[in-house]
Amino acid sequence: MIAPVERHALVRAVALAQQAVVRASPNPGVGCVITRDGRVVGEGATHPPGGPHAEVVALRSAGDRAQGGTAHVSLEPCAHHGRTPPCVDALVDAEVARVVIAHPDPNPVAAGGMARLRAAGIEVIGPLAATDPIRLAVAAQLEGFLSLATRGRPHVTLKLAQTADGALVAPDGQRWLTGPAARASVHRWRAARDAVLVGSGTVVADDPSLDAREVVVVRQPRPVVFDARLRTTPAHRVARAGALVITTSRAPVDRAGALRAAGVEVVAVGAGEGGGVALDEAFAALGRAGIASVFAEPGASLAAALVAGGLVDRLVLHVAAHLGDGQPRRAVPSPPGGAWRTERSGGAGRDAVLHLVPVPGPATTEVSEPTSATAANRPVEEHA
Ligand code: AOF
Ligand code: ZN
Repeated sequence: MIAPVERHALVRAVALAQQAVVRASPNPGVGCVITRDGRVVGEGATHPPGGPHAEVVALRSAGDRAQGGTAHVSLEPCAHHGRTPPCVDALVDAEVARVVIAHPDPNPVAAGGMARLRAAGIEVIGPLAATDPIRLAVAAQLEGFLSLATRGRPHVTLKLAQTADGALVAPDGQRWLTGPAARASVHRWRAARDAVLVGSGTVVADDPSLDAREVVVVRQPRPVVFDARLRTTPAHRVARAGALVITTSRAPVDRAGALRAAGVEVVAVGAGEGGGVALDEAFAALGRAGIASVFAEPGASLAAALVAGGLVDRLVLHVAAHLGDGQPRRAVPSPPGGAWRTERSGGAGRDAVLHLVPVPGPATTEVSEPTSATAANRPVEEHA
């Protein structure tokens, strides 16, 4: 049985982990809290790839006081020699008495930590039940890592903006449909993801930079362009070091060379229906490039293809507080064999923001209402 005081320490470990999610990616951002005799004696969170894992940071800060203590970890300690030695060995060497685990590690290479700890005579508590709110919080903060570990592809959040009557462009040709608050939330999303994805049509039409601005940035997301014919040139703003362009073998070889000279990584995959990049292959390539989470801001056709391909894990829909040209249309296609369920809704300045997740089966008519006045007033983007 897990004691309330241990749950409390796990909540603290999850909060520490939250600060490490972006810097640690594509590794999981993990938190560790070590207690002894009811007091916290050490804490830590995962460093960027190649650096120490959470347990090692916490053990260092605890020193001798870890002996006989309890380590609370948001993710099962690793049992493998990766870029760093196994955390289970560090816990055994430090002679902790107990380890409390919120979420198992699905990475088959690193898993097995619980068995190794038990074999060394350490009491292991956990992992928590799949529906436990603390474990669910870890699953949410590690959605990128878990997607990569279990599906070999990144977690995808798709952003769409439309007018209240379903038009994708503003009637008077203005650049922005939505107000400053909704646009600021886009930059928070970018800062929290490994990559920002658009199609070549958006690059050619808008020349976006796709970086995160006017927010605290741990590290900039990588720009990613799906570009079957290589229409992106070194003159475009996205064509910079760190950018990744996914193309097909149909693209002219000299264009790939020019982009590579500008520091862009160019990867060719097969062509899909309609001549675009094969989306499953493209996302597998992103996974191999260590991209665990994607914020997609494509135009209507790539957005529709992503949805139809079952590749969208979350839809962030900005609904601008004005009308389009008076011709309603359905801007948001349904996911294959299912429908969107509104997980959260709220306001960003004058606009509405919906967070939707794909669910199997027909559209639900019921939208869950906020349970309290506080929840109703909380802007949805606070949690982005
Ligand atoms: C832990 N604590 O803080 C993290 C873990 O290449 P490496 O050596 O950094 O290992 C990466 C793998 O280790 C990663 O895929 C995941 O399974 C686990 N991450 N484990 O005990 C941590 N970040
Ligand atoms: Zn580890």
